[in-house]
Amino acid sequence: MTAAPRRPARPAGAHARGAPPPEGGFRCGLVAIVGRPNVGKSTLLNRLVGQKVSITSAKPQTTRHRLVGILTSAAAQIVFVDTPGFQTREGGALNRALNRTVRGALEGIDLALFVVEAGRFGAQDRAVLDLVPRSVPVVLVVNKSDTLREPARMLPFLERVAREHAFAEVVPLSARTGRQVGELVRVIAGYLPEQPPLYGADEITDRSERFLAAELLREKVFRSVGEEVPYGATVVIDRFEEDGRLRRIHASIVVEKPGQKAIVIGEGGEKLKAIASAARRDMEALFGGKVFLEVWVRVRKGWSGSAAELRRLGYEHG
Ligand SMILES: Nc1nc2c(ncn2[C@@H]2O[C@H](COP(=O)(O)OP(=O)(O)OP(=O)(O)O)[C@@H](O)[C@H]2O)c(=O)[nH]1
Ligand SMILES: [Mg+2]
Repeated sequence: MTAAPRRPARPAGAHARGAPPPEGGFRCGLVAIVGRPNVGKSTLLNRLVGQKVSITSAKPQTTRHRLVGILTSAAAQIVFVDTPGFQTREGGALNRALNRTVRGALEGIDLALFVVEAGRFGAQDRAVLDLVPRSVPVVLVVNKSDTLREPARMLPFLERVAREHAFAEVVPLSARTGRQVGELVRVIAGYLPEQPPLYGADEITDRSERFLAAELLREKVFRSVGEEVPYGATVVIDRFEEDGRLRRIHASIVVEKPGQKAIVIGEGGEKLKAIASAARRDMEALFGGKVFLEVWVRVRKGWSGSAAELRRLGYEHG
């Protein structure tokens, strides 16, 4: 397995693995980010850790795997757990696997960030709230506050949603602009137990470069093709080699139908070329080195409807 990318070295004096805890005791805990699809959970995770470790797109169901993003300061380490958007409508094997991933990610957490969109709250949101174990404090995070045309509408909305649950805290913010995200971090610290850090101070995620490479490529597929392809697409890494600072990566975009393959490749291969170079640029930024990326498109009929195929393609709860 390839190693996970790390944060650039901190200045001398910063908290490091094995260093004695600062006064008052070091705090560390698991904080799950949950919500219905597309509310901005992954955008928030990236904003919180200051690096793009989780992929995002305007299409729902972008996140398919549990992934952690780590934020370490001198006093605390917050381990954020990103989760897929919870599905309430009936779906196939893939949807069921994603929902199992959400439930699994809620085990053993110290705090839940329940993310909703400013001005929108419905049955789909309520269903997610019901998944959080009773003993876990829940922070209501009202995201996309930048989209609210009349700020005066925020207060009545907060009051309405606050009736749904005894929330530990309520924080309106914008993951996109970063407004009030610092406030959320301050609020979280009080809910973490005193314990030593789970990860090294320079670690930003639990996922390997190999996993992240597949995700970045999948993100470009999600972002650059129409509605019908993304749900039928997944990515596998066929080869990942490190040669000094150069990474040679061979990847396959797996789709369900020949028609989808044609869309991903595009006329004269233009679409695939654009997808691959955008993915390569993101990989180079995250891994901090040059990447040679070769991408194929393969058809595997009905992969998303088969539990066995899902497991073979790397879905933990397939
Ligand atoms: N205007 C605005 N858009 C946002 C904000 N946060 C996220 N978005 C957008 O909302 C869309 C969904 O963002 P994601 O972070 O992928 O949402 P998610 O909840 O992780 O979605 P799934 O993984 O599919 O459940 C993207 O187009 C984001 O750019 C925000 O604060 N303001
Ligand atoms: Mg997501």
